[in-house]
Amino acid sequence: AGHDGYKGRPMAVRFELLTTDPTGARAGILHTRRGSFKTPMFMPVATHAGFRHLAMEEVKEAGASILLANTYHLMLRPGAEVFKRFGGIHPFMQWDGGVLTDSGGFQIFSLPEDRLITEKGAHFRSFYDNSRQLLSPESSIAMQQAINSEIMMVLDVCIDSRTDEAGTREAMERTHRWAVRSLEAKAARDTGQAMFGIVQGGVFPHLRDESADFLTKLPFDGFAIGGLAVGETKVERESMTLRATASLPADKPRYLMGVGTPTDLVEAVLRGVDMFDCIIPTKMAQQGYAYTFSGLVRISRSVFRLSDEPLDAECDCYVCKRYTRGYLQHLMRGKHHLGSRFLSVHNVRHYQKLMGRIREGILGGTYAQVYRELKAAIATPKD
Ligand code: PRF
Ligand code: ZN
Repeated sequence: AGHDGYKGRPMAVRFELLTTDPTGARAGILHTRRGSFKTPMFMPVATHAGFRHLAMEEVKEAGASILLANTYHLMLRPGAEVFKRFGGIHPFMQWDGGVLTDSGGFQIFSLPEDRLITEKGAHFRSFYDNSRQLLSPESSIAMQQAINSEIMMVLDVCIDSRTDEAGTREAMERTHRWAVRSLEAKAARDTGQAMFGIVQGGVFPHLRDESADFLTKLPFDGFAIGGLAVGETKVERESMTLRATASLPADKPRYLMGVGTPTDLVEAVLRGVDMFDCIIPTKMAQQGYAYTFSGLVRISRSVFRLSDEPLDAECDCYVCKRYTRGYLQHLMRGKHHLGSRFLSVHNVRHYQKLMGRIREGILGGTYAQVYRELKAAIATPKD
């Protein structure tokens, strides 16, 4: 890591920007203490320090080298004590790649009615044993330190994109005060982990500007764009993404949280985003959908019942090399877990290959063309 960090401290991550394509798309390398990751990158979501249907070996084989885990879920179960005992999430789940922890800001937003959010933090009851819990900027950082992720996220206030301007401003300003408290908590006990700030501001361009201006004055290692894919239109989402990246420094990574479909990724890269996470590839696998470079395949369609074609003839994952659409349909129709697992293996691999094609395009200076090709090929009715 470099030594140009805040007040002379070594930086926990270093972002090496390799190229900015004429379109504004960027390719780089994010150097962390557990490896260097090529950007634009996609992080599969291992919410509970694991995947429902995938072994860590399969995720690694698919080419994913950094995962996302959730502070909210892990603080409730198994709890900080377990992570301290095992020396962090890596030895615990047997993963030697990178881990980024989300702060819990997004989960607070979808908690049941009886939660209470104050300036101090979010008060709620555990889903498991009904015990009282507090998720504050300080407690989120303490938990992320116990998990020992490479990248921690500040606790933010994520709201529905359809909230009015006054409500959006209030949430944004609290997010800013919590960002300062998160940095103070980190400084009080510096573990060498990186920390990203989160730009909020809903669908209001001037609030997005204000949020980016506020946060970029603080010594964050990177910046996330939050509060999108939570109720706004696709046009609003894309315009807010661009609005935020336009105000972010070129030399720090930009991370669009919780996004998205292949089309969303291709669009966001065009707007200067470097990092993504989303449950879509694994969630859609559980629902019987496979992504390919010629569109989304719903494996349960009756036309595939007798198909002896591979799931995706262009794919190099072991599922596509061995199994037919007819067999995968049989597994999914029978609700056999193996079917979800096979589709998950494929979708996680597909997302990594998509990022590879995007990176190649950017590095070759031809992202405009790759963008058009991908968009035409992968467009789905849901876009
Ligand atoms: N904040 C946090 N995590 C998130 C989001 C956010 O706004 C989103 C919104 N798309 C996904 N995950 N902390
Ligand atoms: Zn495959």
